[in-house]
Amino acid sequence: MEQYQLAIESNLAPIVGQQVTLDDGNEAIVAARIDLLEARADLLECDLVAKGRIGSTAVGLSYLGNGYFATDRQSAPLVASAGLRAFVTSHDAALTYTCAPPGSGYRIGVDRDLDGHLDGDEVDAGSDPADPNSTP
Ligand SMILES: [Ca+2]
Repeated sequence: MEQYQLAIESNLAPIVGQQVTLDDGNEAIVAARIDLLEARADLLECDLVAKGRIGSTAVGLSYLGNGYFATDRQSAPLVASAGLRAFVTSHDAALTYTCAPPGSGYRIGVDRDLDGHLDGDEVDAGSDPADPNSTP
């Protein structure tokens, strides 16, 4: 009830702020939750992002809808949701899926300083992904 009222007061859907973490051992437990977050994002109730790591490399993704994510590296192809889950499940990896407020997914998922250079590209190039004055 409190969550419902908060959603009305803020005009945000109740799904906003909900999250779940997928790792290499829990897909059976969290799969339905990820399905729900994607379904709500497909309804434009939230912007779904996924942040975490593959091995020791930080990764960020922004859900584009219809089962596809964009990554935070310009040269990387779009990633299908099912393939992403399969990859995380079969590697030393973890991803936290979060339903972010509509309009915030690009910033939160892939370009936190909104300078047009994606977070992963910035890290790879040695610039600061949190500083728009630091670019590759
Ligand atoms: Ca950036």
